[in-house]
Amino acid sequence: MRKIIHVDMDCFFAAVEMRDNPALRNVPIAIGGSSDRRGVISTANYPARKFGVRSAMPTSHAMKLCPHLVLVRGNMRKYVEASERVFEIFHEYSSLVQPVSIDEAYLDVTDSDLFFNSATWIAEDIRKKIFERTGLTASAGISTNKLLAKLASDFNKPNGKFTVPPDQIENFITRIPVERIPGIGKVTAKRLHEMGLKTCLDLQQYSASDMINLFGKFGETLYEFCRGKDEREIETEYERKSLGTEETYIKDISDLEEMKAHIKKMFAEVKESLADYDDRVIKNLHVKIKYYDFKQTTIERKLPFEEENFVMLLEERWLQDPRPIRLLGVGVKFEEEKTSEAPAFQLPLLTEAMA
Ligand code: TTP
Ligand code: MG
Repeated sequence: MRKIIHVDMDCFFAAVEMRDNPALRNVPIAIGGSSDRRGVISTANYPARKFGVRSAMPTSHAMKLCPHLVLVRGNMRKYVEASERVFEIFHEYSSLVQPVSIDEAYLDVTDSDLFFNSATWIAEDIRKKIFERTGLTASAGISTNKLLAKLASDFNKPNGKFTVPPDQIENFITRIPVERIPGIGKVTAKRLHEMGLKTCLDLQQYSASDMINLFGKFGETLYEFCRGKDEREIETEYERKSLGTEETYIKDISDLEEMKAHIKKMFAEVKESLADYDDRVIKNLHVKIKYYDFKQTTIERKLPFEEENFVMLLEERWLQDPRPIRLLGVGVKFEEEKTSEAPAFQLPLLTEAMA
């Protein structure tokens, strides 16, 4: 069982401005370009949000919702500096840090020795340290995977934390509104609402194949997400740990020869993608099998990157448990090596006030 923390700074740009100018602390403020320059809101503090002011909203609209809104021109340099300090803190707690945006990251603390390995205490300490060093507040979500940690970090926002322990996952996820699930945008949410589906519990009545019929490839993810399942690993900013591909089949496959043909096709795809990673050393090859009942197994071994080795791994593992499968994946794991220091996230949409 993994231990994942999601940390997200509270009304980040606005919080930096409030920290630096006490006169802004108790009034509704927003960061953004002025309405006569067709500006857009970057973010708003919580008093302004009470009036409905939101990120990406035209400033002219925000001023209508909240006529006494104080508009602040942003200062990107200050936000980047605060962000760097916050990310330094994250790295003091784990080497597995995945930046999501300028103010948000996932940490994997499964192997941490701190606080008797309590992820909740670790998260609390991170929040404390962020406040001590930057004067800014953050919210944290703590659970067994990225999806649950992300949903949880919104629960006691601002300046709070929320833990979803393993025995509470079902209780937690069943109440989550569908539009909160990552990957469900406005269009899909509308479609789901029209079908009378409001919560993850409502989604759970559908079988995996129903989901795939309704939503295509995303249906597979949705089937897992609405049950609180998420196997996505933390991807650190420094390096790619693995490269691979996988396929889900509309009909389960029971024939080994057919599986081999798929493995060969996927091998060719991975080989092509590997061309971009010729500076990396392959550590292991792996093959993933998901059975019709969603039980999953992977086999990983140090072997030369050859088609027949993937076929052999498949054969070896599948023959141990030769039941119909719904998904196959092949890939490689790389040896550790820092390859790039480029930030893994895009800076958020900036208004022209800061550009
Ligand atoms: P968010 O974390 O999405 O928002 P937030 O930190 O302001 O508020 P919350 O308390 O809900 O987390 O984004 C982080 C910063 O990125 C935000 O302060 C400003 C910037 N941003 C934009 O410039 N444009 C946008 O559309 C969004 C969503 C964010
Ligand atoms: Mg934030």
